[in-house]
Amino acid sequence: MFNLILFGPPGSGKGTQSEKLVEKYGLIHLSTGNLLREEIANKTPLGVEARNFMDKGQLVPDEVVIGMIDSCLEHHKEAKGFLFDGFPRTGAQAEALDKLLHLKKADIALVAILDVNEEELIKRLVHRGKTSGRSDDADENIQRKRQDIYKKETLPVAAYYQRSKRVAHIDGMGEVDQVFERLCAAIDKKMKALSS
Ligand code: B4P
Repeated sequence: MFNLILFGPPGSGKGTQSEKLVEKYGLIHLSTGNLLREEIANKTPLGVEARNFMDKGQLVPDEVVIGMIDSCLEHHKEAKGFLFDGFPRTGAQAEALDKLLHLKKADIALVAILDVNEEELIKRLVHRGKTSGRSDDADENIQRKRQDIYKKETLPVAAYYQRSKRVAHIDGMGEVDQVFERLCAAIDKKMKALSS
């Protein structure tokens, strides 16, 4: 199994790059953001709860997100690998993921962190907000708050993986295809190292 975490601040291009990566490497795409937005669209009780947090730019409670990932892993028992997009975002989520993968005798092979400067992030999110209809895109103050929450709650998760030397920093500035090439180079290098 090759399991990849795509990590980075809101607007760094995780969703954009994930679509291309799952196609190239045949991984199952698990985006907690997409899963939550599906629950909201279907007006499920989970979606109603999640919306309260997402509209304010806050993180959805850990137990909700971890439960969703657990059931997705169960649904894809034969997967050759997963791409975790936007998960884990807290220390508790990272520990839960380790436990869930341990049960499958699997591990995280690589944590790819997309580095993008804050002004570019806000610019992209403002632009996305013009067409996305996403309530968390609508307001620049909420976008800045999401960047602050990333620094406070999510960035420390990178240090958790840094200790086991599974982290690759990827320059996320530039054209989508350029960023994709950089990501593929890091993934191919890791795959080669694991197979030798
Ligand atoms: P997510 O759905 O994960 O999305 P995101 O962080 O906003 O954006 P992403 O990095 O995927 O950027 P994208 O490719 O769209 O999170 C949404 C919310 O869900 C969170 O705030 C939280 O409330 C909740 N949530 C999700 N997971 C959670 C968890 N694990 N725990 C708790 N809560 C959770 O790119 C952004 C824009 O830039 C797009 O318009 C794109 O077209 C453009 N773009 C991408 N690459 C570009 C490039 N190279 N150049 C120019 N533009 C580019």
